[in-house]
Amino acid sequence: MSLVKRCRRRRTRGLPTLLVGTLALATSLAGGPATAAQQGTLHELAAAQGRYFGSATDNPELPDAAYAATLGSEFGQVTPGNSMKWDTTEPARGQFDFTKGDVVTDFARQHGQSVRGHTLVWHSQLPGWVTALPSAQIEAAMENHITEEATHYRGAVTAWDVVNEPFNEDGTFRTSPFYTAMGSDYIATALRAAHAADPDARLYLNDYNIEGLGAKSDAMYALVNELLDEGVPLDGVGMQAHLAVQYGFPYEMRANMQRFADLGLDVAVTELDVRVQLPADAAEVATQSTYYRRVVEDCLAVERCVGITVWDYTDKYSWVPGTFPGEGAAGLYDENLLPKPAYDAVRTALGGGEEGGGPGALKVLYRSNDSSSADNQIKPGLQLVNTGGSAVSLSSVTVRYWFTGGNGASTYSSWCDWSALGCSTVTHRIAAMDTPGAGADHYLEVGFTGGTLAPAASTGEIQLRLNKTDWSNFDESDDYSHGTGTSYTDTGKIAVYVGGELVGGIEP
Ligand code: G2I
Repeated sequence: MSLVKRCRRRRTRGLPTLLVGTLALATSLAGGPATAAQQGTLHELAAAQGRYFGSATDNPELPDAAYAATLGSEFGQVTPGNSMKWDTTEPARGQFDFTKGDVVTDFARQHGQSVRGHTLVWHSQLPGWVTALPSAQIEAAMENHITEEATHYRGAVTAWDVVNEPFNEDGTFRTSPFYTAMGSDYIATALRAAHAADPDARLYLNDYNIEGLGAKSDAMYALVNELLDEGVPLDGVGMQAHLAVQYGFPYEMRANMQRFADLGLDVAVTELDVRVQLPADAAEVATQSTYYRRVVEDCLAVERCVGITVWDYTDKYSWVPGTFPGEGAAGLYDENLLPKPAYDAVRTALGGGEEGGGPGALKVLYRSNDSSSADNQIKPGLQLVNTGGSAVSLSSVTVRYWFTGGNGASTYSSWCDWSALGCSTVTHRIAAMDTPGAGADHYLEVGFTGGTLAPAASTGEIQLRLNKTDWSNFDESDDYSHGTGTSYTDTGKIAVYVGGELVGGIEP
């Protein structure tokens, strides 16, 4: 493609693109400047970088007041998860019902948020009458649907996923009533109809597994090149980003975003979530945070990446467990609407740091409950204190106490003798270190099955005990974490982790 052609494209649909990467665009996408309530929120931080930060939502969850409060304050953009789809908006031919979609646009207006319309043409969630229609009538039905819906939402929706998920994994076109009737031309036809109905909306093609370089994103790249060459109104490519820790991070996501941007297109991350296999362990939680952080970093590195939408922000209303049994915990907030380590990772990547110490600020107080450091048991007493300004979800927290096993058996038992929280909430195990350090070849790892720790709160005492299975003696005197103090103090030699990331204490 020649440079001349690229310049022409930019001029044709060029004006708004001059603002991309500036606060002005984020402000216009968000429907206005961030409100006072949004100071320091994810959207506020994103807006300072010329981006928006949004969430999917929909009618079933909006009556949940606590949910709606965070949705309305933390996020500057919303996408209805279902209520603008064809089966909801035109359940019978020519009979349009925008009631549910209007609930979402009303909420957005009240909270100064922009709305991404999702979606005009998709093979899924189609009403029966569309699939039953003779091929010869599909084009007219599609044009009418797009015209009615995009006209209804004119002014309320700033961007449309005009066509959703047009490709198979191998990059061939997905079969749908539209593809069967019109071949791949249905995509250009749909974009033209949407542009005619709402010339101000930013028009996107949206798909999953096109975040990284690969056959599917190559197919999208070839398609958008063709559409731009033909002068079809197209403004951007939406990358859904339904990620999973077990499948790895999308290959070269940043470079892939950049090649679309280089065509003069906007790029948006439209449906981000990162699912894990349940129950989530500390390593998965840490990887999940890393993936969220990398998506934010990649978007910020690409000037034409206009914003990020998560699908939806809390595990309480995530689509994942219903579709992938045994998987979940994919969101930024847990089922109790508390921010998870991934939330902190996103904040930090957006340049926000952890306010007031943030949810990751914890310290461990220790005393020895053992009168002898040469007998057959080690008895640490621990208390965990939240020194930050936000509540901490205890299921993401682990604590490590290091010791040496010495002679005798190398298998261990551990016990919770007493805990102010109840020992049933406390988990414990002994693990061998891959690389032993001074005074340490094993550690006792303590965790929690659930619960939250409010700012400034303590777990209260947790009395732990461990022994070798042959009950041979220890020599604790040189153990890394061992102390002889009888009152609780922060020795710094017991470490605490949130989501697998070290937040307090020093490792051996
Ligand atoms: O599947 C995740 C997303 C993938 N990209 C396109 C998105 O449109 C899609 O969203 C999901 C919604 O989040 C789900 O909520 O699309 C699903 C359907 O493909 C939605 O699930 C459906 C359930 O399957 C139905 O049983 C349910 O009646 O939601 C409907 C409304 O709650």
